[in-house]
Amino acid sequence: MDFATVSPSSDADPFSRGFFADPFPTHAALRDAGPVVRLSRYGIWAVARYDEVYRVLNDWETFSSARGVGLSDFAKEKPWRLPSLVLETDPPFHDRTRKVLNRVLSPAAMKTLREKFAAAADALVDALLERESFDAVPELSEAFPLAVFPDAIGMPPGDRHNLLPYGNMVFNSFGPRNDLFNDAVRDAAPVMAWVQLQSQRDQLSDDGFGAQIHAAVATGELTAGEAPMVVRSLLTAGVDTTVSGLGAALFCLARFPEQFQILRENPGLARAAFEEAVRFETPVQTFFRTTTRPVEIGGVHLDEGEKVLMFLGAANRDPRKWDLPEEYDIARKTVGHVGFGFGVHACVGQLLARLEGEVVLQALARKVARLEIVGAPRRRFNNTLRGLESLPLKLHKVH
Ligand code: 4MI
Repeated sequence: MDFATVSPSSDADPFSRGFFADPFPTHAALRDAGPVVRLSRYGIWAVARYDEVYRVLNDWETFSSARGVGLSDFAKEKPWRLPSLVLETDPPFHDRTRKVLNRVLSPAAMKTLREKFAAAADALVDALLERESFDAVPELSEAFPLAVFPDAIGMPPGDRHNLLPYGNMVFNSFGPRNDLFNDAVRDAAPVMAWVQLQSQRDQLSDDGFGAQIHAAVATGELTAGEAPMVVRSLLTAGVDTTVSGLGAALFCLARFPEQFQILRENPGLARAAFEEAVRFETPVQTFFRTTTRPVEIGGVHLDEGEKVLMFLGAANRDPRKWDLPEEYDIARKTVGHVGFGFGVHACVGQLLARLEGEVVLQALARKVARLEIVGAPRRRFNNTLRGLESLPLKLHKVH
């Protein structure tokens, strides 16, 4: 029997506005279609079940990142930007840059930031409690990372808002060259130049993540040319992702008020509540790999040089893996979720993301009686990120 002729196929477009508005029925259809599915529109393979997503994430030798983690195959097309020295690489090259980032973003490094981050979260929530209502996307889920992350990097003051459109471009660039991508990159040049400038040693303070990355030149771990590129990775990956994660947590806690009450009774659950929001909404919805050899997935033959799309969000709600996956449950055992990826490329900033999530949710748990959605939430569409454009919110004070 020729497996290739019977492999499941789908004409779904997972980079369309209709899909982004409600991806869940398509996720279910793709999971149910089989362990691996041909996406006929793009001529690629896709995995949407937990087990297969997990397998692909954990086999970098077969499923390479070096040909790009977007739809574009760097072996066939010129990359849209200079490839990342960590995201878009394989071991052993990958491990050299990764080692530096592991150290810069280590548990010890997080300890030095916790107090500052918690104070910033308390101040922001106190200010928002004084407002009748506000849009929680710009005023909380964007404002908080922008208040703490550029300082942690050691960026100069001014223009820090550019990090948002820059991230929007890069995360759109992992998808097809559709309207979302074209609109995002229309005025890319000045923002790209700005990011490159911010990554230089002389722009960065002496005590931030940026300086610590540049210090790896003196130890011989990075070349002088590589250091700004590794700083660029932090500037790319560090803002839009946490914005989306915080927005996810706020939206979950507002939609599942009984879960917010459980959090209020035990603010120590803040970290778990954030983690469950990352599973539930999966801010980074998709990434690609490229096969380095012919390989079988669930009896289906894939050739060498094939793009494989991993639906992280579908894996995080796969009923084969999770009980009641559509429930936001802060007491759930979320271990194993793929919202931060897995394997050698697992999110290197995940401790920083969790710290941000934890301090914001702790502040809310201690100070707020109830989150009320006071207007229609709107989604923000992006080829990779799932997030919100607007979340009109009122914070009710504890009396
Ligand atoms: C998973 S998000 C992300 C990670 C790394 C980079 C960009 C986005 C990069 O440029 O290295």
